[in-house]
Amino acid sequence: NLSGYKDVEKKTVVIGGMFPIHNRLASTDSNTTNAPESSECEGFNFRTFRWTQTMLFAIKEINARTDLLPKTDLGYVIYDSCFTISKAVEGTLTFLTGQDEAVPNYRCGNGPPLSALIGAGGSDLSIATARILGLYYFPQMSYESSCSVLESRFQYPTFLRTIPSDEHQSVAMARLVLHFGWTWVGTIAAEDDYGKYGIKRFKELVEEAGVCTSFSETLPKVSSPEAIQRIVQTVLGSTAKIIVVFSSDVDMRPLVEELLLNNVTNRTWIASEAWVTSAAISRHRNILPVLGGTIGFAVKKATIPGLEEHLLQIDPYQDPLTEEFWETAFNCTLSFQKAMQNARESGNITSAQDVRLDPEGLCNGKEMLGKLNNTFTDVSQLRITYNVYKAVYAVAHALHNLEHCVPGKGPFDGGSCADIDKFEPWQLMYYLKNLRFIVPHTREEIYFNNGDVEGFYEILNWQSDSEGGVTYHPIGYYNGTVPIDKRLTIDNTSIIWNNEILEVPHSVCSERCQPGTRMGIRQGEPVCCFDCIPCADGEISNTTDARGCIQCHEDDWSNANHDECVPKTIEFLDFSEPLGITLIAISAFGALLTIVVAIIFFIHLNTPLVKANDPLLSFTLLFGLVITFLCSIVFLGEPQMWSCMTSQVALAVGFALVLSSIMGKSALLMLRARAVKAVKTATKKAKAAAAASEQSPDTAVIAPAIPQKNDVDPIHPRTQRAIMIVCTLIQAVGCTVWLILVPPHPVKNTAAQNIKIILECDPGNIIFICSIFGYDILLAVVAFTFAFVARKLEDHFSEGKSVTFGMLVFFIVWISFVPAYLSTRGKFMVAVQIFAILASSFGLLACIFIPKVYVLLIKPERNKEEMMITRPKSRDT
Ligand code: TCR
Repeated sequence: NLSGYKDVEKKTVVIGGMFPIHNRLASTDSNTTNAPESSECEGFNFRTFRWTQTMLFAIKEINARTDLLPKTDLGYVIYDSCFTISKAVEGTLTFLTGQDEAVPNYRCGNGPPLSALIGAGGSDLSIATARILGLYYFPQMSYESSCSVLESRFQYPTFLRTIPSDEHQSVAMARLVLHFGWTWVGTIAAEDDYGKYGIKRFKELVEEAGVCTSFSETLPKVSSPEAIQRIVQTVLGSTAKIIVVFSSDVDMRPLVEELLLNNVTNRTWIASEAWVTSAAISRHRNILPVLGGTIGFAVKKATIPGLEEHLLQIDPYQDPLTEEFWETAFNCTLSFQKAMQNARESGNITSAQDVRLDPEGLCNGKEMLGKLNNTFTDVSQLRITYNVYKAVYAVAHALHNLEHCVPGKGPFDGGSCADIDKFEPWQLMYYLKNLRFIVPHTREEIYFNNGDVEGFYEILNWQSDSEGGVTYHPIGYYNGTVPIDKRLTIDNTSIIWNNEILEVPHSVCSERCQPGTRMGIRQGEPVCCFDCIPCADGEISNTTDARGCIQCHEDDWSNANHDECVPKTIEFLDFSEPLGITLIAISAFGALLTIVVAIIFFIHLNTPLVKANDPLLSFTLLFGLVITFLCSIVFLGEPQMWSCMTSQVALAVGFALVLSSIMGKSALLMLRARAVKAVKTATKKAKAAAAASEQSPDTAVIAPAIPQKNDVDPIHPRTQRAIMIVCTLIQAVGCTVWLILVPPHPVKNTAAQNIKIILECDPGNIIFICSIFGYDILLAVVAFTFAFVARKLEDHFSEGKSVTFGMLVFFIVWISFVPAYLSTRGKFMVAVQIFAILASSFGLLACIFIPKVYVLLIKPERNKEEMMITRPKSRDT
C-alpha cells in the first residue's frame, strides 16, 4: 500500500485508491497447519499502474493549485486489489479501520480524515467493496466498474462512477450488430459481473430484434487451458462470423493466445470497452490476421498535459510498487542483495565480487524509461486513465465545495456546514451527488445523474499501422443522450474488415429466403436457422424472409418464380385457332353437304325413291342436320349469354328434329315390316291351304287377300308428320321453359385448372339439361327400336337397314363421347363435344342419305317403282 501526505501546516484530507495493479493472487498451497497469511500477488500490470500514477499525478496537480482546495492538501492511500475480490475487501477493511500500517483510522479521529475511495477496479470488486462502504455511507468513486447492477442506489447507496454504465454499452453493441444486419453471432463473456450482465443485456436486446446466438461461452477466471481450448473449438466449429466478447483484457488474454495458436482467422470480433484498447492484447505479434478488423467501444479519450512527464520521471525507489515496476519493466534487480541472492540461487555466481564484476541483472534506477516503449508510458489512449483523473477531480471538487460552505447557508441541519477537519462521509456524499464541475484541460463538464455519467462511446476499428502493429481507428460514436435512432453514427467506409473480400462480413445462420420461398423452421434450432421452402403452385411470397406464402386471388395464379400473382390465362376455343378453323370448316362442309343432299332430293322429288318414305320428313331431317352442323359453330368462340343459350338449345332442338323425323320414318318402316310379316304368314297359310285343297279338290278354299303396297300403307304420312312435329314441339317447349327459368350462361371456371380460367357455359340447371338431352336420347332409342324392328324389311332402298345403321353410328359416337368428354379439360371439352356432334350428324347423313344419293345420281335405273313385297312374288313368278 502506498501512502503519502504533506507535512505542512495545511489541513490534509486523505483519498483512498484501489487499483488492480497485479493480475492475480500468487498461488499458495492451502494447508491448515499454520496460520493463514494474506497472499502475495503476481502478474504486474503496467496499464493499471499507469492509472495509479495518474491518481498521484492528479493529486499533485490539485495540491499545486491555488483555486482548488487552497487551504487543504490531499493525501492518499492506495491499495492493490490484485484483480481479486478478497484482496479488495481486505483493502477496504484496512482502509476503514486503519488496522494495518500507518494508515489513519478515521474512526479513532487521529490523523487526517478519509474522504472517499477511488476504485476498486472491476465491477465484481466494486460490488464487494461498495457493500461494505455503503454500510458506513462512505463515498466510492469508480473509474472502471461499469456493470449495470451498480446503478442501484438502493443496494449501493454511496457508489458513483466516472465510467458509463454497461447498459449503454450493451445497447450500443446490439445497435451495431443490427446496423450491419448480422443475425448469427457468438458471444463470449468473462466469468464475472461485468461479462455476465453485459452479455446478458446484449443478448436480450439482439434476440428481441431477431438475432440468434450461435454459441455463448464463458471465459474462466482461473487459468484453465482446457476450457480455453474448448472455446476455440466452439469458435472454429461455428458458422457465426461475428463474435462479441465482453471481458476484461486480463481474462481475454489466454483466449487470444489460443486463437493465435490455432490461427483462427476470418472472424470479426466485437470488443467491449475493457479490451478494445488494451495493449496486452493488441501488442501481440501477428495479432492482425486474427483480431484485425475488430470493432469495439471505448470511453472518451483525453490528453492530460504533464502526465507523460510525470510517468517518465517516476522514482524507482519511491515505494515497493515503483520498485517492482522498475524491476519488471527492465527485467532486472534493483538491490544488490537481491541480485546476489538470485544469482546464488541460480548457481552461477558464488561471491559478491562476481556480481559487482558482472552487473548483469542488476539495475541502478537510472535506466531510461522513455526508451522502453512500455504500456506504462504510452499516453496515446488515455481512457480509463482519464476516468481516474476525473474521479480524483470529482472528489477534490466535492471537498472544495464542502470546505467553502458558508455557515448558516449550508445544506445540513439548520443551514449548518461540515468541517473539512472532521466531516462525516455522508456529508461529503451530499456534495458528490450534487457536483457539477469542469475537468481541466479537456473542459468536459461532469455531473452525476443518480451516480452515473452519460453513455458516450467512441467506436474503434483495429487497423494495421505502418509497422504492422495495431492502430485504433475511430469509425463513429455512440451517444446515449440523443433519441434512440440517432445514437449510433458509423462511417462504414472507414472500416477495414478482416476478411478476404474486405467487405462487411456476412454472418447469418441461413441465407435469407428469397421471394418465392418461405421460411420453414428447423426443429430444435434457433429461429435464425431455417430452410427456404418454395411456395406451392398458386401461392406466392413477394418479400424476402416471408413467414408464409400468400394464396393468389381466384382469377390469378403464381408465376414461375412464385413471387407474383399473374392473371390466369383465359381459355376458350377460339375461331381463329387451327382447331377452331378446322371445326368450322368441317361443320360448314357438313351443312353444305346436307343442303346439297336436300337439293338433290328436291330435284328428284317425284322419283319413287324419294317418295318411298314421306319426303317431307326427309327434308325436316336434313334441316335438323343443317341445324346441328351449324350449331356446332356457336360452341366456338368466347362464350356469351346468347351463344350459350343458342348452342345448347339449337343442338337439343336440332337433334329432336332429326330424331323425331327418323322416328316418323322408321315408324312407317316398322309397321310396313309387320305388315309384310303378316302378309308372309298369310301367304304361307294360303299356300298351305291351297296345297290342302289340291289334295282335296272338293273343298273350296278362299285364299286370303294378299296385301298390296299401295293400298296397305299402314300409316298415313300425316300421322308420321304429326309424330315428328309433336316430338319436336315437346323439345321446343322444354327448351323454352329452360331458357326462361334457368337460362344457360357463361361462367369463368377457375377451379378446373390451376393456371387457366376456362370460359364455359354453365347449363343453369343440371336437371334441365339432363332431361332435355335425355329426351333426345329417348327419341333416339325409340327411333332406333323402330328401325331395328324394320331392319329386315326388304325394299330395294334398304331404308330400314340404313336407318338402323345410322342410329348405331349415332349411339356409338355419343357413347364414346362420354369418356372422351370426361377425360378432357378446358377448351378441348368443347372440341370433343363439337366432334361428337359433327360425327353423329355425319354418321346419320352418311348412313341414311348417301346410299340414296348414290342411287339417285349414279344408279337412276334402280330408282323405279317397285313393290316392296313383290320380291317373294317375283321369285314365285
Ligand atoms: N468495466 C469492467 C472492467 C474494465 C477494465 C477496463 C479492465 C473496464 N474497462 C479496462 C481493464 C481495462 C470496464 C468492469 O468489470 O466493470
